Amino acid sequence: MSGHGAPATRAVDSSGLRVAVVAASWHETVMDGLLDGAARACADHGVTPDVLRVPGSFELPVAAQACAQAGYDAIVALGVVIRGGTPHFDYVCSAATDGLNRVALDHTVPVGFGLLTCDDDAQALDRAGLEGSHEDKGYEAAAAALATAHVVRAVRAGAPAPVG
Ligand code: DLZ
Repeated sequence: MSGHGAPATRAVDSSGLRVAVVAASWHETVMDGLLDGAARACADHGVTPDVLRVPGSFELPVAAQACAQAGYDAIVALGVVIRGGTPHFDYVCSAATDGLNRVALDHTVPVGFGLLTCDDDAQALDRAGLEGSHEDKGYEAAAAALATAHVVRAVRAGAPAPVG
């Protein structure tokens, strides 16, 4: 899967939304890029997120769940998992992915998926929104969570969802 085909996004004022960023701590340089991208997206949407750090990507779902239970309107999950020589990669990736999806559906809260699952450091750096990167997955994940939060809010209010 590549970034080819990604939609153009339009920043909508989100100043009324409570937004949490939950971020793992492995692979510091890439994480710095993802966090910076998420912060830029939130700033473009007029919102300041609360940022919570967890040790690894395996811990992202429980932190996201705590945020959902605390009433956040949108959650952005950021992490980087690099494939190693054992099946550990697959367990961490699927636990994080399944767990985040479960939180989103159980709580009807958008969870932006900013979890990079890469074969090597070069792939991760290319998606981190750093100077020289081709993609900015932290920004994308935050923008997606905020756009979806507006859709959820509009549906709950019985109003047509905003277009675009
Ligand atoms: C153990 C581990 C390994 C090997 N690799 C990564 C990684 O690339 N990215 C990441 O976010 N976390 C990694 N972890 C840590 C696990 O996610 C988790 O924090 C530990 O297994 C403790 O529960």
